[in-house]
Amino acid sequence: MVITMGSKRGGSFVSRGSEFVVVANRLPVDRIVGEDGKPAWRRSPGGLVSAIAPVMRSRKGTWIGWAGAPDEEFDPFEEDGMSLHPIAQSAEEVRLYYEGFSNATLWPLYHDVVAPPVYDRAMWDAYVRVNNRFAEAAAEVAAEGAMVWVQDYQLQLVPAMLRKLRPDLRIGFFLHIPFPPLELFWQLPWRRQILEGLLGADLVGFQLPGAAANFVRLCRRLLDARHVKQDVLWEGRIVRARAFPISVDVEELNDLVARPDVRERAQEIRADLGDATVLLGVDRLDYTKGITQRLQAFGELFGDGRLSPGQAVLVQIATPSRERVEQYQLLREEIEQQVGRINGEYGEIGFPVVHYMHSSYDRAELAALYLAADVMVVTPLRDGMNLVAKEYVACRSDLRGALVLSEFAGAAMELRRGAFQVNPYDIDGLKGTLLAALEAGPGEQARRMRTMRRRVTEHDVDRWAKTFLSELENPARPEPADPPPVAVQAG
Ligand code: ADQ
Repeated sequence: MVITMGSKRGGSFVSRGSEFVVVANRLPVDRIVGEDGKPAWRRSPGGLVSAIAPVMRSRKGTWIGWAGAPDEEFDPFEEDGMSLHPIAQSAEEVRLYYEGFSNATLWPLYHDVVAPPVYDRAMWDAYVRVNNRFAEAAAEVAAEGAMVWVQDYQLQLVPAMLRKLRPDLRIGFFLHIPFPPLELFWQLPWRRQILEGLLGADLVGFQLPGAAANFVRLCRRLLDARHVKQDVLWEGRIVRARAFPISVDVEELNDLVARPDVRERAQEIRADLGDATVLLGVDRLDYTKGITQRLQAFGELFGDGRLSPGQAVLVQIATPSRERVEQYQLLREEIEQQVGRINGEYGEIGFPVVHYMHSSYDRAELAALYLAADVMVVTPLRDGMNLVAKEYVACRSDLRGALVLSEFAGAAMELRRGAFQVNPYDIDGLKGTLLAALEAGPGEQARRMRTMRRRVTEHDVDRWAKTFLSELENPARPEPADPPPVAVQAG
């Protein structure tokens, strides 16, 4: 879907009366060059967009977000029944708010400090400024009593800022990444402001119940807030903290893997890799994803003589990500050196041990890769959910393949029984688990896959969005406190 861009901000398309507003760092469209050579927009792939698009259409929705181009301003425009409201950001703001506070402070802090977070006051100031801009835009477009759904860690101050401007709105917030325990969150110099920002919402959603519990505990310890179970009492309101594990668009993936061209492509990939058993990793190139641990374990299996070249091969796809943040540049160098070392040491002519691709693929190519893989390897050191694990399961209607899954991925809560679970810090354990997954026979694969598919197909992304929104729509009812324990008669 391609739409020609608006020229200059004139406000002509601003929809002031949206019953439903999504506020996210990015708009659900990417800027491309259209067939006529002119700049245009194309809808971004991804579950979040397809889950929310139907709600947007049925409720006259507006999506507020950054267009991805620094120092550029765009008019609001329409796409596919959605009103899109671009927010401008200067190059300096992108550096301080997005690359800085969002991705060099919050991202590592919320992922178990697997990299050291940067605490920088200029970054914080930019975070406040940009959050305020998003809040003002939402206040401008939302109809009286509208529902506003704020997404993710880049915008944690928006709920309180928006409530101040528009107390009539129902405000929901969903955090896509983990929410850290008190012992880590306490480091943040602006911890109180972030918590108060989130408490502006009526409903704060997390991936897992443990994250919601971390949030409630922090509200009590840091702000002295009273709570009944997961309902926090704040400024005369009830703020509900709940878990809503996100999922994938199962229907889209089912349609993709049923396409003859996708099946042919999967066979082609397999043929190109010879007779080797195929392991696959698909990640954004990020230090939370445990790519170096995965490579180390896989390489050592060849060093130990437990695998030989031509017998197994790892295809590692790493999507370029946050390339201007220093830690990401260093990680890329480290991974590329590691791949070179492993192939140099263990590969043979015609039989490399690792195929490494630093690029992005379309959904059909990804589906073909999932179909071609005997073992999917998902080994994050910490991950809010991890959609790749669920996408793999959703694609394997043939009940073949095995999933190696880190205990530190949110997805492990739902896929525990079918996956080969692993602690990615334990390299020997990881090696053993990779071998166990490689050796699983068709019967074991089918049994495990069936269990995982039941969960993923019943809990798809559509259900996730509907569950969140219906909880947000319903007025808060305090959770009943536990009944007093029943006295047991001695007897
Ligand atoms: P991410 O950290 O980006 O998401 P993930 O959940 O795995 O991680 O989602 C990645 C998405 O990008 C998947 O849909 C995947 O198919 C796609 N992708 C990965 N590599 C690709 C490539 N080379 N080409 C094209 N597409 C590629 C954050 C949190 C997660 C949480 C999600 C959703 O960090 O924990 O699951 O949000 O809430």
